[in-house]
Amino acid sequence: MSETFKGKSTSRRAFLRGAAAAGAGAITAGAAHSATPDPLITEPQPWAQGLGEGVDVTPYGLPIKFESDVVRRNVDWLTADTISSINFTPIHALDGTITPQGCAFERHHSGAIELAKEDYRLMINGLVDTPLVFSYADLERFPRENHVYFCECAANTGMEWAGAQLNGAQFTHGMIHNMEYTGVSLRTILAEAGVKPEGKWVYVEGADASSNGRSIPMEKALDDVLVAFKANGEALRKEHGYPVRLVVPGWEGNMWVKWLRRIEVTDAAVQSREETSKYTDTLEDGTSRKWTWAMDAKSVVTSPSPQAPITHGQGPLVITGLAWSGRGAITRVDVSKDGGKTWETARLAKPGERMALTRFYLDTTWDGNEMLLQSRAMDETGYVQPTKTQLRDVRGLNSIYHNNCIQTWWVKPNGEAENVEVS
Ligand SMILES: Nc1nc2c(c(=O)[nH]1)N[C@H]1C(S)=C(S)[C@@H](COP(=O)(O)O)O[C@H]1N2
Ligand SMILES: [Mo]
Repeated sequence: MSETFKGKSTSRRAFLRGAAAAGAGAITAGAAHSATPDPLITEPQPWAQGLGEGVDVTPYGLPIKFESDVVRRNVDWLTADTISSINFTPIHALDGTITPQGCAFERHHSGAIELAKEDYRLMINGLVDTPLVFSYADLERFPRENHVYFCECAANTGMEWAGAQLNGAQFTHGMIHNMEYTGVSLRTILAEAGVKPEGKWVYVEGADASSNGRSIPMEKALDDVLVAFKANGEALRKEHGYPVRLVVPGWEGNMWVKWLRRIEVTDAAVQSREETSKYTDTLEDGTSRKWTWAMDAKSVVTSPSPQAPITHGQGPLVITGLAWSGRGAITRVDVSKDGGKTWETARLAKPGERMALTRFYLDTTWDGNEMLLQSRAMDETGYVQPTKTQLRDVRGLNSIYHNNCIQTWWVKPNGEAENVEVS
């Protein structure tokens, strides 16, 4: 049940600067507003000649059929089966920052379980004054908080270390979602049980077969961790931990225990098999770095991108993407059209919020020439997202986790985009 993915292939789209400069500028501008009569304007349309669907046809609404391709997708060869597996958020097709639960990526070690609220119990034990067990109804009686946070799997972008590999932002960067959580602060629950002075860690586990046990230092547990039961206003979906999950802002997804069953206060980190592998990244010199919990600042252009090509030809173009940092708020995002030679500062749709996705836009004009599109995030600590070369110099090629390097999309004169690397 480790999070190791099947073999990475070597670079297959290594792209050298300037190698494909020929043939640029082939696109002719299509007029945005045509003067020729348009039947959609001049003729009565079927949807205006009859009646639409009444209320109650769909008591719980789903996206209209025309959007049926905006779904989570799996990459078959990544994992051996779909039980201990992962799928990806269609970030190339979303806008704004909130991820609808229905298309938010899932990562399970032993499948998504069905646990009713009536059967739900949360136990808190270990180095506490009073071990306690809460029902779901008990949790609802504590003061609640609302916060928007991103959850990123440590393996997000993990297949891209050795070379440009998966052709789409959904697959390279889609192990992330961003929701508004409602829940009780873990601090409140720990205070109810009374943490003994020797209590330095909490060991948290889920009710599923894998249990996904993880240790979290007490400092974080008392800071901003949430015991959450709602996401985007409604109950958590089964696949996201119904009825209760842990929310560990800014830290890697594997600590966000779903179907939260037990919190044990301990004096040291519990070294489970999972933790030894999960909390470790192999470095260039063969040594490892351990306990890399916070997700470093990262960004990606979601459109245009391989799954979201430019279809309208040259002229006005909205370049957009997402930026985030596990260490605080995003303060600035720059966009390059020439593989990092020159940069323009993008517009943030809203000021960056701590440990939440930030949407950026570059409202520009496309001349129809090829672009090597990149985005580069900066956070409130002053950290700047590294290039792939900079990251490899430190971490080598054998890593899987915590790949936060700058992504490049090669946008061709026909508007199609491809995952490439610049050297
Ligand atoms: N109980 C339990 N919690 C879990 C897991 C799991 O398999 N079981 N997977 C973890 C991992 S590795 C990640 S990345 C996140 C993913 O959360 P999501 O499925 O809501 O996207 O849940 C974490 N919490
Ligand atoms: Mo994960």
